[in-house]
Amino acid sequence: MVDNLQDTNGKGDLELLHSDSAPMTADGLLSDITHYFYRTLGRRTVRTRQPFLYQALALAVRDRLLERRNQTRTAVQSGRHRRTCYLSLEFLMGRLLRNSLQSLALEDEAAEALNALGLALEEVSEQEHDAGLGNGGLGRLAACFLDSCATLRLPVLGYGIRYQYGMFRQELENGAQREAPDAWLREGYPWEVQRIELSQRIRFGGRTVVHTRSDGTLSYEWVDTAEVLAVPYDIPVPGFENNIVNTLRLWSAVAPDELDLDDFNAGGYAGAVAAKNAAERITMVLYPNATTENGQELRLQQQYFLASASLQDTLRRWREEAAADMTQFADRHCFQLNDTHPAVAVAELMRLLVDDVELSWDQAWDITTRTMAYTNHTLLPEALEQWPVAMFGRLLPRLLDIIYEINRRLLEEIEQRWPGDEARKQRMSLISSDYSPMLRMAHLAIVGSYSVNGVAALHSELLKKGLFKDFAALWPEKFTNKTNGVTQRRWLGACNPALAELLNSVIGRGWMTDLPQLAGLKAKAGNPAFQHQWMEVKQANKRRLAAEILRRTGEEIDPQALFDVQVKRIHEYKRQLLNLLHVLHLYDRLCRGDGEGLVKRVVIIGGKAAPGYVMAKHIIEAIVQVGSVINSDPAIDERLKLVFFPDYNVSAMEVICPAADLSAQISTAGKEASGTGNMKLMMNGALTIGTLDGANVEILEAVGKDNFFLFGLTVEEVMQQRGQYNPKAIIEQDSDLKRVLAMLADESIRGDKADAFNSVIHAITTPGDPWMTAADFRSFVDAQQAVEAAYLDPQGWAEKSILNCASAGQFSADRTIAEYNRDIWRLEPVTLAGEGS
Ligand code: 26Q
Repeated sequence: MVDNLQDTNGKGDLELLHSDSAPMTADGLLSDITHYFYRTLGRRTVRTRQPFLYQALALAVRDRLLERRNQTRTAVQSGRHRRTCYLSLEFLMGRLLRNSLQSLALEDEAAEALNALGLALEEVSEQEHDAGLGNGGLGRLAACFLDSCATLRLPVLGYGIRYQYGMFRQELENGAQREAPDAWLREGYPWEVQRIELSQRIRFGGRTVVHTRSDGTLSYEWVDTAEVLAVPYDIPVPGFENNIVNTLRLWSAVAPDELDLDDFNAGGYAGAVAAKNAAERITMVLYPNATTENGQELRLQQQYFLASASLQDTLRRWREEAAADMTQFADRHCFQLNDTHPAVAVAELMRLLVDDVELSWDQAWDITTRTMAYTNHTLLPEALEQWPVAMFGRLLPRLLDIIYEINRRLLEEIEQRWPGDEARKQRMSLISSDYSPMLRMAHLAIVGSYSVNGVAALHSELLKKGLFKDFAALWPEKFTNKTNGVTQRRWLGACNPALAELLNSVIGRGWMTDLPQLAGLKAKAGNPAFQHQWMEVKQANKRRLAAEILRRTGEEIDPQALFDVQVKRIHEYKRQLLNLLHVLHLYDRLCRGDGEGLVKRVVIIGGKAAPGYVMAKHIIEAIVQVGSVINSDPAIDERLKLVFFPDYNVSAMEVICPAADLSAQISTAGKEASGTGNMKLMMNGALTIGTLDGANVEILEAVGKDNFFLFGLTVEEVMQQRGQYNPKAIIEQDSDLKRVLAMLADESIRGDKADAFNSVIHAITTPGDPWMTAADFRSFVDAQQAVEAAYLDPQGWAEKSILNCASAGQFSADRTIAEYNRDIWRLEPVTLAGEGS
């Protein structure tokens, strides 16, 4: 057999030697686990709470994934499938063990195998460190999308960065956030496979040299560059029970091996080797989003590094599969840009096609604008990415040439359509000319893409009417909406097994791949026996969350209380402050003896503040401080608690969302592009208290106003008030709000946190507060009053809770991805060998 190996032709020669597939049984898993534990990992004794048994199991599961990934690749290649590359600076994958076992339908087998070793699967799963390569919504959306793409059998390849340090860990020190590094790779990461043979060279700096070819055309050479190697690591992405396994390919920066020792004469050999650090810095750390982080050169290096490595990898594969025939390339590829973060890919693809493949500009532009598609995730003008032209030109001179040429042609097109409209040209130009010229990445993304989408109906409308109005006038056909969704397999099936079980018993398990089937619950919503079962599950989940909160904070909370949850990044527009004002108002009522009939309530707030976002950090301090006052006040008899949940992340949400009664989605109207936490909470039976913002609008529509607590200004009202908003007058007229503001200034509440509380007071009272917190106070308090009334009727509440879950069908990422595929990607589902077509 081994002698014959050289004779086997073509690909997959070793697959012939390895034709027997890994067994999908408890016994088979157990023997692999022990093999990896004793042999590969070299460990002898099985102890609980050690990472090695988890790693052994992960390696055993990975074998089964890689086998299927190879089969998927073969099918994609032989089927000559069109592919989508999802380019994202963030993939917030969380833990993968449970998800992989679920996809392979191996959970029972794994539990049985571990039982034989005296361990519980739950305990072993807990050993896995979250892959936290993202900030929040945008990064987790990318992870949910990969899950849905594989489940829908679509050939989609995720491309991202393998940061050494992901999202920082949040610690509280004296009630304030402290960032600790997230060393997620420290113990090794069993899900990844390094593919060093697919490394790519990425260049920075230098200058452009123009040559004249013999036929008189010009060619461009990018010279005197510094080089960095991009080394890929592949993570398998399984579909749900369909044997499809796609790939997430993450790039890591490594200095090239060839060292020019002359360059480092000062330090000699050791110094030269040490200088490798400069290259490897590029993928060292994920940037925590903050406008203050905007414009950092290292961030631009990350963006270009991802774009260039991923595009070169795609062209390499195309050369292998289609020789050098570029005529079919655009028909067979799509690049989906997750916000503007990878938008430099537009210019990089032009560079590769013009300089390396030697296509004409028009041919290259045709390919680029037939393959690029852009998703926008924010309406906040200050969050739009811009790069100083000077910095961009220093780092990527050849790309700047190309962008100038794209811009020249854009301005020409505008001139054709609106002759003489200079103001419009200025507004639409890729380069702003305010004080120092800046490169507008959103404009580059729009011009270079055939599709531009927002992430909720309202958001997409506002893009067309506001931010991107001029572009929508020029190319109306480019703009569409793709309302976000989440994967129900993680956000219901895996994180809420008790509810999943109950659903299965009533409507079957079809909802796992067809979420609208949840509507089958509606018939049962009024059934008292079912309501009872439903609330029993909720109660058990609340006990689990209470235990987790006790473990993290030392605070004891009553699982009988109403769990009022707001978890998301800390940002002024999300208005954790409005929540805090309401908590203070309830506390005020309890203190002054006006708490008759008030529902016992635990308000849970969790989220990270960007390290440079001073106001967000003050908000955390204020929440923790108010919490410590309320939670330790014997006078209110534990009828109200405020808990700050530390280090909120994907795994935390998996414990939180099954336990929530109330989901707070209270952003200023027009500011939250979509929200996705709102969907996870709804799916798990939480009722929403929310503004008409982002996907809340669609949630309200789906569940009906009787099952949703609506409050606050509308987008139109927010816009009307702009420029004349005067919070002081509002406070003056509202005695409750006035008292709450007095409490914020009170020594007995602010303790030694004067700075934080002064910022909070200032934020709320400042004329022209862009978030209009005071304006929405009264209607928020009224809506919370309606929550109280509803909660006092346990059956009525149970019915609303069931109806929320039952109405969540459209918020599956499966629906979202089906829409991306129908309108943008147009991929054929993959059929594996032996499945028939
Ligand atoms: C920008 C410049 C420099 C460094 C970092 C960044 C940066 C990083 C991450 C800017 C923004 C982000 C993340 C944005 C984000 O998560 N947006 C959210 O996307 C969700 C998915 O579409 C929406 O549901 C949320 O409404 C939106 O806020």
